[in-house]
Amino acid sequence: LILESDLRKSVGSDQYEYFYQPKVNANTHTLCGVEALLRWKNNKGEYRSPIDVIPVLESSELIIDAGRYLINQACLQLKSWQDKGHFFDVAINISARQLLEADLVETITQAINNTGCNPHFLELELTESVLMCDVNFALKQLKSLRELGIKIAIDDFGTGYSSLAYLSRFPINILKVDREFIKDLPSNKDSITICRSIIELAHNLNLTIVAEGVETEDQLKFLESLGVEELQGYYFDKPLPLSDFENKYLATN
Ligand code: G
Ligand code: G
Ligand code: MN
Ligand code: NA
Repeated sequence: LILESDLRKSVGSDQYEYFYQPKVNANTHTLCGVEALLRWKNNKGEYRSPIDVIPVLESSELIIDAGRYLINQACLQLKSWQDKGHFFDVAINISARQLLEADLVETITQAINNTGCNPHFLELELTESVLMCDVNFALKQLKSLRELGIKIAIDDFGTGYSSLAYLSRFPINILKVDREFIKDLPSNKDSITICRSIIELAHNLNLTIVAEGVETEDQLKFLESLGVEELQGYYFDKPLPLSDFENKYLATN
């Protein structure tokens, strides 16, 4: 059980930590981005999953303060990597509750200004259902966010309630194909058809495709043959603590 009071007390402390999962370029297999994923540590130092933590934050207004802290942390980390000459995208996940909060744009603007990070390398991951909650307000938010120079990705694409019309209506840059469609590649005919169709659609709309949940070399080869731009999944790495990520991907010697 995760107590709201424990989450509240620890906002702004190192109990809120990001792990980083690499994304690689499909042609070069080199690092092109990371997804920052929350890991909350309880008083005993045990990590708790965001699947358990986020709903507790969202059941109160705590998601606003915790979200603001996390967004600022992501921008601080981005700035720190940029200062060291490492330029790759940093993606953070934004929930429906967060997107529908009127001051999200202000929160992100302040995080960018406070930290001095280059926002062209900042990416927000939103699910389809988030956008469909309140289409007009979501559209307004996304336009403002795009004006800051940041990129918008649709996470878990293909699993939510969605209308294909919104794909061209919303200012989106990236589609992340849900691992549900990746897991049975390359043998399952339906998965092949769905992946092919999503990729063709996305390319016709000038969107970058990220395949998520890539676990095998066969999946990787097949996705590359379909023209996917970026790959993410356990085949490359799981989400890593900061120091492990830096040692493995950014060590200069
Ligand atoms: O990393 P993991 O598999 O435990 O992530 C589980 C879910 O939690 C994912 O759907 C992810 O998008 C979400 N998530 C991870 N970190 C954050 C975060 O910082 N904020 C929000 N809103 N969701 C997150
Ligand atoms: O919903 P979202 O895509 O944000 O969830 C991200 C989470 O998916 C990561 O935190 C991680 O725990 C999980 N994940 C990432 N890559 C893989 C993978 O290759 N296989 C499986 N089963 N899960 C993955
Ligand atoms: Mn995600
Ligand atoms: Na996802």
